[in-house]
Amino acid sequence: MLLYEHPLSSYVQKVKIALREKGIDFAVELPKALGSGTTTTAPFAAANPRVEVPTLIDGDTRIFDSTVILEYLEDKWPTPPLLPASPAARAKARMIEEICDTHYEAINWGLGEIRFFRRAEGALAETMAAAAARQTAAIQAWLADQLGLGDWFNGDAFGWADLAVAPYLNRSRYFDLAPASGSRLARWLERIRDRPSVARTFAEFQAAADAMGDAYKRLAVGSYRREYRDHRLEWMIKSGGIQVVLDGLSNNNIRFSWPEG
Ligand SMILES: N[C@@H](CCC(=O)N[C@@H](CS)C(=O)NCC(=O)O)C(=O)O
Repeated sequence: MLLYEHPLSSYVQKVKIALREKGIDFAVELPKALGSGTTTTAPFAAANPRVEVPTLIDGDTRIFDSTVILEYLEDKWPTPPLLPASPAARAKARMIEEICDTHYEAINWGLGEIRFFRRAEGALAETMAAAAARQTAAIQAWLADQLGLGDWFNGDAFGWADLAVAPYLNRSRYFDLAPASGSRLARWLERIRDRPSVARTFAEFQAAADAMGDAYKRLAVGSYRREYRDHRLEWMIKSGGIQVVLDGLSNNNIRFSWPEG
């Protein structure tokens, strides 16, 4: 089984935690020129018209989209289960995942555009970072309500809802937007970091994040056309970054989702 990945991607991290929780062997590969929209790495490019990671190759089966991959893993390797048992708890896990994959991811991604790629500097960067901090606090408050007094988002044990929150909250921590120390959310983050599946996935994330120091130089020489899609594009605009979008279009270093133009 082969997983096309990038260790920074929160979507990829969800899948790697699930594979490791289920004890499934897998190899990883970083598609060449990921982030340019022009990768020809086979069979990745043929398997996924969006040329996004994660993409999973399991024999003749090729699957894109982290949620669809998680469903596939749960269907093919039901033990140990990652979704809780009751329909209501399963729906709750999926709602938590939905919020994290859309609204939460867009904030983290936007911060990456500023910190890693230096799309905005000075006062504009500060305005956008402040918007991200307010939005992150709102989402973390919502997540704290979902966690309630329990130990796990998924119910009685670690599962789908936990692995769906993990990469996003950890990335907030990386960007100095961790939940207040001692809060239930902060203690949950400490708790999951003790799990081998999560610890290893987070270590891979950290190493990749540490290597992003010169990403803005690679952007300047045309290595990337970053994908400004759906919630990410909305985030840029609602957080004060409409000029970032216009500059990216005129410099041809952003693109929209497939099919383009
Ligand atoms: N809905 C997809 C989103 C995947 C996605 O956006 N992946 C990003 C990395 S975080 C990607 O591969 N982007 C390719 C690019 O920017 O060229 C999922 O859940 O897997």
